[in-house]
Amino acid sequence: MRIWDPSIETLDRVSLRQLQLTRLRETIDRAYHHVPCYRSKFDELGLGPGDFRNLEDLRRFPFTTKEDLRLNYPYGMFAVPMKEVVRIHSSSGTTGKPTVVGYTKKDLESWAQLVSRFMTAAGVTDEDIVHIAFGYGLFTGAFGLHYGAERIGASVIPMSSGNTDKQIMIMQDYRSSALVCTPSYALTIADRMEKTGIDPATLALKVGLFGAEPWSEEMRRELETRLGIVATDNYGLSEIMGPGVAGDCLERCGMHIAEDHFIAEIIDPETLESLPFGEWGELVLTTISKEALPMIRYRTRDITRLHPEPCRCGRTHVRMEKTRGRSDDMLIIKGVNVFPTQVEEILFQAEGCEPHYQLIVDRQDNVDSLTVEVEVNDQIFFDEMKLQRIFIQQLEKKLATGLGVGVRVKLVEPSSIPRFEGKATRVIDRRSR
Ligand code: DLL
Repeated sequence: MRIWDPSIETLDRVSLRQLQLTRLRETIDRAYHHVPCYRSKFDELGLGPGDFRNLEDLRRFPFTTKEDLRLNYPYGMFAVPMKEVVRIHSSSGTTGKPTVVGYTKKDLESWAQLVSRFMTAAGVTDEDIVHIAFGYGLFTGAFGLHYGAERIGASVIPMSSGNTDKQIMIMQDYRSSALVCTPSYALTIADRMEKTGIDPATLALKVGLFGAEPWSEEMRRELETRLGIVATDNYGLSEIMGPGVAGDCLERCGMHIAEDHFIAEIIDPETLESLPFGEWGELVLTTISKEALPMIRYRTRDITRLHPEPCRCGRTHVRMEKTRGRSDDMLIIKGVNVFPTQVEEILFQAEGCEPHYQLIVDRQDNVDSLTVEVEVNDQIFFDEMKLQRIFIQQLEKKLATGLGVGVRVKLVEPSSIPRFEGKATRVIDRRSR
């Protein structure tokens, strides 16, 4: 199994922490002296770069949130003059202004290296033909993976997203061996192949590099079986860098976080207290190499847990488990927390359900209710009413047991739920209508 940068990726943890400390000190210093927002937040707590002696001291520093980026829109959080910024991206915010992120030449170099790192961990080499089906543009996905794949020496097809039939034709003709996109788009591609009678075994695909949205282990199994590939997960967010923050190795027991560039913490999103390794909570990230946009204790809103135990692959960097999703996407139904990925896991295990679903949240008499709309195969959809009713009851029972709260199930016709080319929208909230 190849490792892109063995001296760093397998560095012993004592040396890694030492490296983190040195880089963190420089980052805090740069943030304090070049970003007014950080200076005033630190001053408010009476903290300065001098108060920083060890890694644990980071916990005394304030969090940064998307709101800070919005208040300083567009460039107010940059720590370098615009002349040094050579690339601008922005995050796919659904409400209000997007957040703007910038990179210096050195930041772009680190970004490419970090993407090469997780792509290598996923088994990509200079022999591969990497098919990038993320949309090119302000979104960090396509450009991030593009430069990392080129750095490895792979042949890159900058396909961009959409036009699924053409994607499949190019994959067939150009012999794409690695597919880069969201897991939901990979499913759309698999569906389309099935519908048009194309056998994935006739393609050269061997690995999928999927990310940019939450997806379950069941979805991973589905994609592996349907496309005949190894499906790997990679995680990142624009505010921190884009893709390249963490990625699966072939052991696939959690994504290794690039700890020489980012310090990861888990907090309780309610009390904001730090949580120990192994506990579920919100991931908080601090960048320790970024020049243009240093982020100190950025609240990602993503819910995961960290595993520090050594990995069989030899890498020493901590692993983050597949995220349950974003705390903003968490639904509270009759007081019980429900993540769309939990519903996905249960639906995908049920015989007869197709892997396409949507969650509809509504409010009646001040009580929130959840309806799970799921596509089922033709046989069930056109079955007798009585058999259909039994199917629904069984599925509702499974969901109630798995989620800890009763939800309604509505079966919908095959192909009636929208297919996605980028990030999937799983929840339709009708409460505010
Ligand atoms: O989605 C960066 C990215 C691009 C990562 C391509 C991986 C591959 P944003 O658009 O800023 O950046 O969205 C970041 O997407 O906070 C998570 O909620 C979610 N996300 C990203 N990767 C994963 C993943 C990119 N592997 C937000 N699993 C993050 C679960 C993910 N959620």
